[in-house]
Amino acid sequence: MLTIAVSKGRIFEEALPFLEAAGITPIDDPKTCRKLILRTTREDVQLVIIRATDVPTFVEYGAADLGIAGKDVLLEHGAESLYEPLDLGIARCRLMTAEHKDAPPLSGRIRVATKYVKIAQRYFAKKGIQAEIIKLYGSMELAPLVGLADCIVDLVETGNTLKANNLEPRELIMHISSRLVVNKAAMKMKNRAIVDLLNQFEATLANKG
Ligand code: PRT
Ligand code: MG
Repeated sequence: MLTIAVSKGRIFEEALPFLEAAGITPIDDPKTCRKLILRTTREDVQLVIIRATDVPTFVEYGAADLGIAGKDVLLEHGAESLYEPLDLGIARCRLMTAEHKDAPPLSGRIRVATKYVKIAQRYFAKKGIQAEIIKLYGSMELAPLVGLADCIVDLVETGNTLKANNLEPRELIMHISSRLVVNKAAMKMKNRAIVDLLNQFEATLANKG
């Protein structure tokens, strides 16, 4: 049995074509079904439906053999203990700094609100900017508006969320897409099945052009 960890929402939606091309269709619709373990049209493959940020943890401990997770989540988690064989090119966005549209250029010691504490620490340290990082779990956009932070680090896709809150994207930290990750022990123990799946995903990627 192969277990694949995926999150509901945008990653699942965009991962479906890859799964389906490999003959993997969930028997219940995860949008309406509350089951956390989904059997699929392939008897040897099941999906576990978890929070996006939990995917690396499940795969690291071998609770799932494979997973699909954003590069943002993988970097923040520290994914050295996982194989990351494939960039699926889905759920694309940019990790950026953003500030109030009228904010003066950043200077001196700054406060940064984000859920990406490690990535932000590394980014500002590299630039030689003294930054106090404030960990938030959501609604980062609010922080500059209420004086909690000078700047945020968050994902930007269309930019509409920032705009709606009078914020502006400033610096690009990195381009983000979702990756297939594999548990290292599973790669040895279930090599044939995993390599087959990888090949099928790669073929789908090639077909997409
Ligand atoms: O929602 P939950 O708390 O369960 O977890 P999550 O927010 O991590 O999951 P989900 O499904 O929302 O995001 C999963 C992954 O999708 C992320 O880890 C990214 O790799 C990827 N992704 C791609 C995005 C976006 N695009 C995105 N736009 N994740 C979040 N957003 C949010 C962003 O944080 C901001 O609030 O959308 C808003 C900005 O969008 P625009 O279009 O207004 O710029
Ligand atoms: Mg979300």
